[in-house]
Amino acid sequence: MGPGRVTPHPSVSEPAVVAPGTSAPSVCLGWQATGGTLPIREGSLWQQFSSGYVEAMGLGTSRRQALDCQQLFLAGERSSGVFQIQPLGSQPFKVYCDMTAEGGWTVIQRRLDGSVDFDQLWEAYRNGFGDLNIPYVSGDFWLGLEKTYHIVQEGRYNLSIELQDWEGNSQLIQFLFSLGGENTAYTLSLLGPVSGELENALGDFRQLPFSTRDQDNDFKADTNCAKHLSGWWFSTCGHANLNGKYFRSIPRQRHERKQGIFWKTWKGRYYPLKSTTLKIRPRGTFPHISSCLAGRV
Ligand SMILES: [Ca+2]
Repeated sequence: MGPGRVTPHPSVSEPAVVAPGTSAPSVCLGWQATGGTLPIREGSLWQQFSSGYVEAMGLGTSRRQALDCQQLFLAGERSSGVFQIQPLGSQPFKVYCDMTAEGGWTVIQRRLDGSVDFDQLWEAYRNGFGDLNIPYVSGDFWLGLEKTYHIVQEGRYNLSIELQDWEGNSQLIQFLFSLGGENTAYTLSLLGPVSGELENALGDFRQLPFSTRDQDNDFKADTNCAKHLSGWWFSTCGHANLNGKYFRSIPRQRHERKQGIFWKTWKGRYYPLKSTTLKIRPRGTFPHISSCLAGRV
């Protein structure tokens, strides 16, 4: 069975924990040989994907791919950088992992220096664009809606939004979210209360489809916000746009500033922000286990 195929395992109903010194079944030896641990998250996921997970991780072949950056963190990785992951049902792809004290964040958007044009069409926003990693220098990028969608299918994820202005101030907003597939126009749904110091600027809506200049899914009937701004989860045009035009200094003209990166409830509609990061991490994790399936396979 190839990576990514999922077959529910009939005999596994809960996460298995292996006592120190317990010998693991032979199917697990490939995993043990890597010296790694097997991170497990939501219990329901374990039930659903246990067997497929093992296959996806390539046990017995010394080949394994993490499902996201949090799994790499749980497996002991502590350095931020570019890693290859493979969510279930997806081809492997590279992501930038922001390893923090609290865990491994998978970065889905980053604006640092204006090195990448974010005025892109639907296909580009679906597939991703930009520089995940110029060697030794990290640039601007959009991971891609389809890749993000595949990652967040595996559990309950927090979205963390970090903003910086030009005076050295930063702000943070976090909330539990889900992302629909392309058939929903990658609708972003807020699933819980918004935390952080920053008021929500997505508007009063709990669900927002994504729009680009060639796909108008916003809630403003007479116009396409993305045609004048960029691809984003627009409700009406004025709440937030973190994919806007990058300005290295604040333009004097209001109509220019309007096109910039903004978050209305922090610095206002006409303040182009200096940098932004969007990153995701599963909300809950089971303690990772130190061996394989302990007789359950
Ligand atoms: Ca519209």
